[in-house]
Amino acid sequence: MEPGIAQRTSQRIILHLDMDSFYASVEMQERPGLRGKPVVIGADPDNGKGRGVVATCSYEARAFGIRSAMPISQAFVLCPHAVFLPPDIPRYVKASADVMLILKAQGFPIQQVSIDEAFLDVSQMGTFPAASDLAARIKDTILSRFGLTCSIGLAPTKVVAKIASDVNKPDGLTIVEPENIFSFLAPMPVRKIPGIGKKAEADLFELGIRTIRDLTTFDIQVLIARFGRSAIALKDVAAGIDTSEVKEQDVVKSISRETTFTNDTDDEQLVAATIDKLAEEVCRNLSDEDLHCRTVTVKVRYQGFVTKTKARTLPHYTGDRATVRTCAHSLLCDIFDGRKIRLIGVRLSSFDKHDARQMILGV
Ligand code: TTP
Ligand code: CA
Repeated sequence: MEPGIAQRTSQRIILHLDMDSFYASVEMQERPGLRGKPVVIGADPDNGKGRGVVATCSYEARAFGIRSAMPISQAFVLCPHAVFLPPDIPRYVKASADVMLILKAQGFPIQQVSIDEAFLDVSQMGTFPAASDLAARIKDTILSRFGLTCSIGLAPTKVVAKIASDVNKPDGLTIVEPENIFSFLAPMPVRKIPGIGKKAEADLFELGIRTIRDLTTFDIQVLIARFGRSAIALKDVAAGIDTSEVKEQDVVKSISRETTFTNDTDDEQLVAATIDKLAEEVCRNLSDEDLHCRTVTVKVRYQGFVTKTKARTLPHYTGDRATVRTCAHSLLCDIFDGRKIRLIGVRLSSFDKHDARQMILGV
């Protein structure tokens, strides 16, 4: 259907770009001998005894079942002949900055949402075919300048654009025009909705909700009783309604550090000292970014991979190390049940640039 002029001018066109197997692609670009091979970026596999996790891996490695966040020992079992490399974060930060410069040079409002992904509001292109040409040009530029592929989604909303960028990876370009939103979303598993993790997915399954279509037809009152007011937003997203805008600042959403112990431990002193160290590191990063935070989260992974997290939102923004450390210790006490711990982590979120007002309020 040809949209009318009024529709065409009010129509938003959002572009979401996500780099393909980012860390692995940067490594493969810089070492051409790795092309076409299964490459895993993450902890040292130590001949199958390694204790950390996979950060990411090439699509060739994914064919063996390897995935981000999987124990490196499991990745080693799945594909012992893969090339295992430690992460070289400064290199990825540089590659990210290069890509973001290309995106900024397009002259549209831009919101970087992680090291390798960004939204652009390209409504000014006027039509989806014109926006699609722009997306193809962006992909070509990134490939020819840096030898890296990315996947792009184009849609009338941020959420649909993000889902679209993911469906034809790697090197995909997926366009969801307004009249196709529902047929695009309906058959998707609910897990495709950004923000729906394992836990929410399991809760929805319990209600018999598996696809986005199931969500759209489900009784809103029952959903609210179960999930609170966030159910309303969830129903909207399922129906393709999402008015959130591409916000230019808002780059850093959280700062986190985690450590896998060499041996699983229930040594309280070691765990406490490690929490101190992690709190110190995230606070240093917070101060480097000139930010204050309100939410502190502690993650504990026990032997057997059972993971618990607990968050606390402070009454005021703070950048104070002692406050963060005390909060992290108290959260750890709440979730530490005496079992042996494999990994612990600290995350700071809910940021605001600290100004004079917050500095006075800061605890
Ligand atoms: P993602 O965009 O989630 O993944 P990816 O770019 O590696 O692969 P895809 O093609 O599916 O988009 O994450 C971007 C980078 O962030 C990734 O290259 C490595 C890092 N990362 C981790 O370090 N740990 C993780 O658990 C995840 C998911 C990502
Ligand atoms: Ca990516």
